[in-house]
Parts: sequence; structure tokens; C-alpha cells
Amino acid sequence: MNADVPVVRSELRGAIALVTIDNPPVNAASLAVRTELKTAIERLGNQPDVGAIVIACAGRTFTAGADIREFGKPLVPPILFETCAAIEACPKPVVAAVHGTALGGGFEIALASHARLMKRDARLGLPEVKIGQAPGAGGTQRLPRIIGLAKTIDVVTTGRMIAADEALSLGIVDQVVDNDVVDAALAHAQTLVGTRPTRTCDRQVPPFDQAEIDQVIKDVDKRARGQQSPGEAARLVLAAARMSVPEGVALEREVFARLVVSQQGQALRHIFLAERAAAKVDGLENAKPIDIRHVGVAGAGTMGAGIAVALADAGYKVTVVERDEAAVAAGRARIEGLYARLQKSGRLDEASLRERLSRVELAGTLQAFAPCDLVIEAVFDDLEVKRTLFGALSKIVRPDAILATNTSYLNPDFIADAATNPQRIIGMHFFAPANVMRLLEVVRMAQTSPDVLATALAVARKLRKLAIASGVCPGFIGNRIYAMYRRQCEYMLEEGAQPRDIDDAMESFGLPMGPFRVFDMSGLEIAWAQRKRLAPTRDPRERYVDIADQLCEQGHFGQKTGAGWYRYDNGVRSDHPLVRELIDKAVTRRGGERTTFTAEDIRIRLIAAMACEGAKILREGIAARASDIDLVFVNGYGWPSWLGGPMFQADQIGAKRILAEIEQMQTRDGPGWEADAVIVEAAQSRGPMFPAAL
Ligand code: T1G
Repeated sequence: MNADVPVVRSELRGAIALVTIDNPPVNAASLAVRTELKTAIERLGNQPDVGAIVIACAGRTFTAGADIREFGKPLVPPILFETCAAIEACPKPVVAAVHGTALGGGFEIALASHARLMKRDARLGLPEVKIGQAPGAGGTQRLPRIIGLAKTIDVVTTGRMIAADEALSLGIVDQVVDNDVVDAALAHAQTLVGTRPTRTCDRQVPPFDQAEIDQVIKDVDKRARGQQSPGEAARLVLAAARMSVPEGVALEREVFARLVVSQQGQALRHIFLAERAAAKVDGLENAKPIDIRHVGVAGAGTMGAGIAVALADAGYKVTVVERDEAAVAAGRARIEGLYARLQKSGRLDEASLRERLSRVELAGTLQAFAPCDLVIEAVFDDLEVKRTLFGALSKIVRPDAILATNTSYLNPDFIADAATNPQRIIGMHFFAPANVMRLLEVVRMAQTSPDVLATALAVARKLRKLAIASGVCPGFIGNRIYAMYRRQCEYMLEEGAQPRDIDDAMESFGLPMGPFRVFDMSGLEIAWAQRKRLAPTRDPRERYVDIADQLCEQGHFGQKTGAGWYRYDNGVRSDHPLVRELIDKAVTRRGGERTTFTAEDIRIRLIAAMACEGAKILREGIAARASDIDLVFVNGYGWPSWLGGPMFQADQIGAKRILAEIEQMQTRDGPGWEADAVIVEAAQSRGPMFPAAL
């Protein structure tokens, strides 16, 4: 914003002062907004011809919170809590006119006001925990005085949105408005002229059961799985029961100051801004997305069924084709099974289930794809199978219909050249389960047109997926890095570590599941087939550990066969004696030396492996930015947002230590472990290797 253009303007409408915040794009409570709003309220509150005040926002939304870009820098007064205090202390009634999403500091401005009106399609929320914070301008103190402790704890620890009907029923707003909320607020303010403002801070927290609240907070900590901010926010809410609003706000400030500099706070802000940066894909300035309404899915296996459900959930008409009637029936059963599970868990009611299923038709002939605007193939990951399919599809669908491949490892350019009009071919790499996992790698191929890329990104948005644009290479972004991560995991076994050592290390770091548990869950046979496929071209100098191959050769594919890296007996996981035996043999074959790894050694070595490959991926232009790589692991591989992702974590460890780890890999593990210049230079300059998206 231009410094000398006011971001808050006031005008008199009769006896009512209308104060409008105008700070695009979301009216974030920047220093200018906080300052000008406080000044306006204090001036108008003492102006004799002003009977009441309305606070409204221009543009698409009421204030969506403090300005996140100011976090981590010295906060300059007035801090938002001071502006809110000035609103609440105003001697004239102040009415908030809410539209759009009044979030965080925006909701807090409304809570400090003496009355609140909101548009029916507007929403309120305190999502601070999602960026590693707790509300810092009175939200944890004023809201419980309106809706009580338990409901406030739910709102602040989940960061969920509150719709208008709930806000009205909870007494958060005085009116829900279908028409112009500013006009309605002006009219409401007129009725308050001459009355004493009703201040939220004067209300008492409704009675509560201490034991119930203590249990609620225990559950919050458990659900947070290592993230600090939800528990911090919950405890601030509880404090509201024993102190005044000013005292509680002072406590909020202490928590804010601590969390804003915490690694989790920085990581979560990094992820928030990274998601917005990822949407900015180069070369699409003039692209025009094609309107997609009818989508075909070739293959109704696990992936195809999941993709079909994701498409139906998003409102697309879906045609699923399998090779014969039996496969069609099996595919139908899979799709219905996915919906049945949603219904059983109460996440979908019968009517919605029927409606979504009605969008999906299955057929046993490729001709059924003729009317489709887009066809996504999710057939067996074999090049000839996919090439044959794309060749056949080219003769069936419209010449401008988009063909997308879901391949994980094959070169999509080889698939594309079997089709006509290669510019309409693209990669859409879903992650299993495709109707749940948010990540979608959108693979821009050599001849993919900008319109087709823009269309795939638009479809991803409609699927509520996080699309990360990727170039073409084996494994694209995620699987390519994950393969190097897996190799270092297996190298450490050969040096004496046990699967449980590595899993425990990565789970205490914050991952929900360690790598060997993940391998057992997804099945060892998939990577085994990939290794066998690559064996003829593998560099003989590459260090290769065959423990996983031996497990597979004995039929141990993981959970599905009752044993893999671990044994699984009636759902109970235990160490697999065969694995210890194979490790002992591998260690002996390698000379018998055993290393005792600390959890930190394991964590740093694995993050170094990921940073090493990530730097190459950036150098090759496969990923546009390091934060895209972080988003891939947060949204496709279970990394918690509050870790920020592997590239972010590599910079927390520091380039010097990362480079030292990579140099050891280079000496010990053969080709493929060269440190990219960006890491070497950062180690010398002590700067970041991968600037965060902050
Ligand atoms: N600060 C700064 N910039 C913000 C912002 C914010 N709070 N929210 C959004 N933006 C930018 C965003 O980076 C993007 O910029 C553009 O606005 C459009 O956003 C004291 C401490 C409001 C639901 O956590 O949830 O208040 O990429 O692409 O999809 O207690 O933005 O165009 O340059 O997301 O329509 C609490 C975060 C802050 C809300 C709109 N508030 N924002 O979604 O657009 S902490 C939040 C959102 C706080 C107080 C505490 C969403 C949105 P660019 P967008 P959208």
C-alpha cells in the first residue's frame, strides 16, 4: 500500500460515524490500519455530533487478521490489542459490520466492538493456531465471556470458521443480514445512540465444570501431536475465568511473544505463505483454463477409485472405465466402499452419498470417454499399457480433450508421444488415498500448453487439492527425494541401526510414522518392482543394500502379508527376527563395523539426504522453489506443518552441518550424493540454503 494513502477513512452518516478500513487484499491489520483505526475511534468517540460508530471494511472481506508479514519483526505500537482496547473503551457504541471472513485480529476487532452484525455468507474465526500463534488481541478473553470456555476452546484450538447461523445462535452477533450489512449496521447503530455501550469485558465467563475443562485441554494437547499453539491457546481461554480482560490480554501478549519467535511459529508461517507462493506458476500470465465438467478416469483400482471419488466430491460428472465387466464391478464396489466408509464415520449423510454416487458412471468400453473434457489414466504403471491406452484415447476423445497421466515413475513424455496433439497431455500425480491426500503434483511436460497446465491447476483447486507444479524426472519431486531418504535409511541398517531406531528417531522429531512403518504400510513390493526395473541401468558404483529385496523374495511385503520390516500379529507390531538376522549379515558383509546412532544423528542425516536431492531438483528447475518441496512433504508424506518441511528443517540445522553430512555420503555411498553449489556457498557464507517463504 502507498504509505500516504489512508487505509482507514471516516464519514458522518447523520449521527453515525462510518469508519471504513481499506487495505487490500484482505484488510490485514497492518501498522497503518491499527494506528488509523485507533486514532479514528478515539477522535470520533469524543466528537459531540457522533452518537455511535460503525466499523466496516472495503473490498472482499472484513479484516482477515494481523498482518502476518509483520510477524518476526519488532512489533510497532499501537499493537492490535491496544486498538481493540480503544474500541471497547469508546464512550459511544461501536458496531462492527462483518462480511467475508473476519479472522484472527479481524474477529477480535468485532469482539471489542459493542455490537456485531454479519452477512449471512460471512464467517468468523480465530485461526491463529494454524500459523503457530494464539489469539493476541483479546480473542481468548472476550469470546469466552460470550460463548463460554468449552466452546471457545473448540474455536481457538481448531481454528475453525463459524458461520452466521451458529454465530447468531451462540450470541456472538446481534443480527445476520441478507442485504447490505453496512446499511443494517448504520440502522442498528442509530438505535444505540444515547445508550451506554455494552462492553464484553464487563461480562463474566459463564459457569463451567473445571474437571470437564481440564479434560478438554488434555484432549487438545493429545490431538496437537507435538504442536504447541493449540494447548497454549486453550490455557489462555481458561485464564479468562480468573482474570480481567486487560490482565488476560497481557498474558496473551506474553504467549504471542514466545510463539512468534518459536521454530514452530516460523515453520507454520512459512507453510502459510508457501501455499500462496505455490499457486503462482510461471508462464501462465496469458493462459486461459478450459472449462472442465465431465471427467473420465481410466482404471478403477485403488488410485482410480480414489480419483473418481475426489472428482465426484468436487461436483464433476465422472465416467470410469475398466477393461471388462468383472473389473467394472470390482471398481464400482471400491467406489461404493469409499463412500460407505465416509457414511459410517458420519462424515457423509445418505442423501449426499446418493447424490455423489449419481455423478459416477462406470463402463467397460473406452468409447464411454468420448464426451469427456478430461481423461485421467490410473491404469497399471507400465509404459506399454499406458502408451496403448493414450493411443486408443486419441481416437475416441475430442482433439482438444485433455489427457492426464497419473504415473508415479514413468516418463510422461514417453506416454504422451503415443497420443495425438501432445500439447493437451499433462501429468496429474495423485497421492493415495486420492480422495483424501491433499497433494497433487501437476507435471508440466515438454509440449504441454499453458492453457492445459492452467486447466489442470484449476481442476486441482476445485478438488481442494494443493497443486505443486513439477518438471519431468523420475519420481518428480516427492518420490525422487523420498527414494534418496529411503536409501539412507537402509544404509544405516547396514551400519548397524535397527528399523525401530530410525522410526523412533523420526517420530520423536514429529513425523506421525517412521519410514519403516510407512514402507510396511504402503507395501515393500512397489519399491521392489521399481528397483528391479531400474537394476539394469543402476550405476554399479552406487551403494546398494539388498535387505529389502531379500524380505520381498521371501514374500514379506509388510502389513498386508503380516511381516515386512516388522511383524504384525493381530494388529500388534513387533520386531521381525528375520530383519535383525539380515541386518547382521549385511553388517558382516560390510566389514562388521557397527555405528551407534543417536536420534539426532539419524534426523540430521536423513534431512541432509533430502536437502541434497532437493537442491538438485531446484537446480534442474523441476521444482520452482524450495517451499514447494516443503509443501510436497507436508501434504503428501505426512510431515506436520509445524515442522515446515525438509528444506526448512535443513536450514534450521544449518548449511555447515548439512554439507558435512553430504560430504560423508559422497565418500561413503558412491555417486548421487554431490553437494549442490547452493549448499556449499551457504556453508561458507553461513547464510540460508533455501530462503523461507516468510
Ligand atoms: N496477513 C497478511 N497477508 C495476508 C493475510 C494476513 N493475515 N491473509 C491473507 N493474506 C494475503 C495472502 O498472503 C495473499 O497474498 C492474499 O492475502 C490473498 O490471500 C493478533 C495474531 C483470508 C481466508 O490466519 O486464511 O490475527 O499471495 O490467497 O484464498 O490475534 O488468506 O496475493 O500476495 O489466502 O481468498 C490470523 C489468514 C492472523 C488468516 C483469504 N488470520 N488468511 O483466502 O486468499 S494472526 C489468519 C487466510 C492474528 C491476532 C493474530 C486467507 C483468507 P498474495 P489468499 P483466499
